[in-house]
This record gives sequence, structure tokens and C-alpha cells, in this order.
Amino acid sequence: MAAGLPAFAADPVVTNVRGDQRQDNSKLVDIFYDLADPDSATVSVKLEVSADGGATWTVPVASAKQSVGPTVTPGIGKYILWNAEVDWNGQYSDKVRFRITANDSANLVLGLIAYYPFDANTADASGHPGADLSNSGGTISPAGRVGGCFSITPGAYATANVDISQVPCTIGLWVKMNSEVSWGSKILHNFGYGGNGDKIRGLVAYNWNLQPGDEINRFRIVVGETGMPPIGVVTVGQWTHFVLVYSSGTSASAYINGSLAGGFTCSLGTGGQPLCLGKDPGDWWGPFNGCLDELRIYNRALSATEVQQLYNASH
Ligand SMILES: [Ca+2]
Ligand SMILES: [Ca+2]
Repeated sequence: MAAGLPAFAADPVVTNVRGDQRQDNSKLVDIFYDLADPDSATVSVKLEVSADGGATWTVPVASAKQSVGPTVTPGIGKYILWNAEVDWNGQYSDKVRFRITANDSANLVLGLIAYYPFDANTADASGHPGADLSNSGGTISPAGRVGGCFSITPGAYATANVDISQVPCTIGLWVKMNSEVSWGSKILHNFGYGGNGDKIRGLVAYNWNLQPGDEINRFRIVVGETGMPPIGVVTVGQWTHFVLVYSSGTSASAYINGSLAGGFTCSLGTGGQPLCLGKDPGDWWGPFNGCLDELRIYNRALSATEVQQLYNASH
């Protein structure tokens, strides 16, 4: 491989796609295809189904299994079993078509500038100098999403000299709340915000429960003093995967459990400031009570496919 080229440079090629419903009234559909890739041991394969001859590809395929998903080995006669009774019960079309696309699996190491597995300690595992967390009161718990996790009770926090205000940037982590929050519970923060305008400052679990019917237990990106778009529900006691992608200096996208949850216009907070977990500099938001795991920070914008693969890799 030439220097400077990304790994897995040749794209996978899908050919000879054919699918048929079984003739036994089971509503099981057998789909075959050939998959070639000269330089990848596994690739990511996606199945789509159209009910209108290929005009749209919106038939649900969640039940599809076998040679589909983030790690499929190339070869001849790959097989997918799709259960139409589960995904598309009671519906019928004589214009059903199948489409299979493949992409090189994500290189989830490329651009990684900090990585905290939290299995034995709060050290950085990316090899980036100076990225180890400085821990103030947090503990490693064995009950993580993958191995151990970082457990933060109110008052505990951790900081690291990792700048999350650079562009582009991606932040991904698993979050589990131990208790409902009463105001706003700081999960992750750029410690150097200036309180200015529309600048992204961090992620909170947020509970605007001053009156009946108000929003409760939402994830929110903290943007300036006013705009705080909700991006998903926090379920106490449940691990949730969160990813924030700053693709440019003016736009960001948030993903919950691998799926796009919202996009918004913003600018970034003050750069060159440390990352902080469980606390914000002015204690404007409440303390965090819960666990974090698999925290990854990249100096590039992960694609939607890569975000899904990051989720799948630790799901
Ligand atoms: Ca390849
Ligand atoms: Ca872990």
C-alpha cells in the first residue's frame, strides 16, 4: 500500500443479486448475492427492499440475518434470510425488488485522538500523549457496557487535556444514568466555555420538570445560553450510545444508538480547553450520577455508516 492512502482502499463489489419468497406460505425470503473485495477480510453489507419496482426502498428489513451487517466476509453465493412476516406482515406487491450495497468496514482507529475503555483505569488507550484522564473521585466499576466503566457519583469528575472544540471532531460514548436528574446533569463538557451565543459547550441529561407535562429526562446538547435542542430520551438504568459529530464550524449532528437523532447549526466553544466529565466549570448544571464507557474522540467527522458501526462494535 502506498504511503498516505487509507487502508482498505478498494471498494467491495456486489453482483448477481437474486431473491425469492419460498413457496411454502412461510413468507420467508431467500436472497443470494456475490461479494468481491480484493483487500478487505470483512465489509459492511446493507439490504434494502422496494415494493414499487425500485422507486422507493422503504420496506423494513430488521429481521434480515446471516450475510448482512457490519462484518460480512466476501465470497460467492452469500445468503440473507429475510422474514417478511415479521417486517412486512399482511402486505403484498408484485413489484418487489432487492438491493444490496457494500462498503468497506469502518476504520474506527483512524483519527482517534483519545480513547477511554475504562476497563482497568482512566488512562487513554489511543496512545495520544497527555490524554490520560485526571480523575477526581470517580471509580472503575466492573458493570460496564464493554468490560468495566467509569462510575461517577455527585461531586466526582475527571478532566483531560483533549480539545473537543476542534473542527472536524467526533465524540462517542455510552451513558447510563443511575437516577433521574432534577435540573441538568452534566455528562461531558468543554471546560472552557465563555457563555457566548450559539457555541456548543457539552452534553447534559436534562429534566425540565418544573410543571406537569414539561419535558423530562432528555439528552440535550448545550449550545450557548438559550438554544439547547433535545436529541433523545434518557432512560434511567439503561445504556445509551451517544455520538456528536462536528462536521464543520457551523453544523453538528447527534446520533442516539447508531441512528441520526438531530442536526443543528452552531459554532464551537472556546478551543484549547480541557475535556471534563461529570461537571461544568461554573457548576451551572447539576452533578452526574451514573456510568460512562467507551469514550472515543476523533479529529475527523465520522460518517453515518461509521457511527452505526461504532455502535455495533460495542453493542
Ligand atoms: Ca476493501
Ligand atoms: Ca469498558
